[in-house]
Amino acid sequence: MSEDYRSMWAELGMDLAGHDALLGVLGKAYQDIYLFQKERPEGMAYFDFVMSEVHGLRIKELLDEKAAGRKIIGSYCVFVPEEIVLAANATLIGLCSGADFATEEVEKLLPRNTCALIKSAFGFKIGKVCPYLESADMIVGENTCDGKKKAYESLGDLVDNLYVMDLPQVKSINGRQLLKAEYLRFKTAVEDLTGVAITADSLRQAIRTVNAKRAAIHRLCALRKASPTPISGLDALLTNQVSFYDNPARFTASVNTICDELEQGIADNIGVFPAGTPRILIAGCPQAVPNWKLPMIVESAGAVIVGEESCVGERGTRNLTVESGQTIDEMLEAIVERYFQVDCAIFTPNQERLIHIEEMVAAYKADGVIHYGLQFCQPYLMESIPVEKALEEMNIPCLRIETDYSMEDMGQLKTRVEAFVEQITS
Ligand code: BJ8
Repeated sequence: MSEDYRSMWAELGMDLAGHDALLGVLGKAYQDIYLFQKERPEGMAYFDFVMSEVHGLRIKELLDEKAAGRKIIGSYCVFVPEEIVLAANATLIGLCSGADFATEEVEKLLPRNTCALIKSAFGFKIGKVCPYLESADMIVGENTCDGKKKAYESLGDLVDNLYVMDLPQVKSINGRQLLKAEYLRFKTAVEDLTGVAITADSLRQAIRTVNAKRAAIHRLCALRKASPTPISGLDALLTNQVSFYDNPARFTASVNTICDELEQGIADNIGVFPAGTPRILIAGCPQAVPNWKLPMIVESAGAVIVGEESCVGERGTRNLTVESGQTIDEMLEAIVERYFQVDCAIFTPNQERLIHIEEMVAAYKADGVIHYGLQFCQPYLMESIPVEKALEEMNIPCLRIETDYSMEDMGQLKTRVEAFVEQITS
């Protein structure tokens, strides 16, 4: 980190010893799991810098903005519309966490058989080790899976600024109306928090900013269709992960810079893996920082990840919001239209997700799919079975993985992934 930020963390009320331990875990994971890659685009230097300053410079920047009157809103789900937050001159930060912390304390509040993502979010709060959580003026929970919904009831006792958004579970007319009503309620809550009334102009600008960010990610995704692949799955995942807490305009510019470099690489037939390397699509649960375990295993087993069907990936960024709306209501309709297409496994039925996976397999010329399910995540583990069946019918091999954040199953996962890579190579 470029400076000593201990006094900043102390002022946020964080536990410094616990935080040192977390930074140790993060640093080690980055070193051992992430930086094991040899060939990386030069443009990744920006994302490495952001990672190194994730609890330093970026927090300082946010606190400076806070001092100038801007509010910070934290969220755990891609259904929370950044457009509404930006339009009220606030900043949205993704809070999902990818490391175990204070597990013993967490399991006093949540059953052991809760997914690692929820436990991690609780561990970061109980341990007071996340500067984003500690600096947020509002934390948005959402009624998605049963685990999250019920966990927010307990999280409400740990934080005094929790706002819970209801979400539909069925893609029906009623479901769409619920989403619209909830986005309207959220708009009012954000306006109350910030004291800023959203206008047609501010909402239009916010839609453009978020669209530009997603369009840059689309550009990066499209480049991953090339062979040889110009960027590793690990690096592409990191850019996606960074999108959840970086300044949107700076993030967009940095992704576009890396895309310029990759386009040149493709023109020169340069890739980070040789042509003919088996191509893998990862589908399933979100992978939050520093959860790089599975991609590292895949990419050190002689395969390359060419796409992520995930909320930290294409499910989260797939669609843009139509920009033609003139009134606030027309723009909100466009926002609802865009988010209602997100095919999270909490929806029933969820045929769209199967179709999207099949489309991604074809578009990225994937030789196989690894379905990544977090242990105890019923929605995605349940869906992994029809996903496997649908892929079987396409003659696309699928490996269903169920894991958590611990490193204990590394050996077993490696063996299974290596066998899968061999199967799709032969
Ligand atoms: S839109 S995927 S970000 S809810 S892994 S907590 S589903 S038990 S994260 Fe998600 Fe929004 Fe859906 Fe995306 Fe529950 Fe499963 Fe845990 Fe999960």
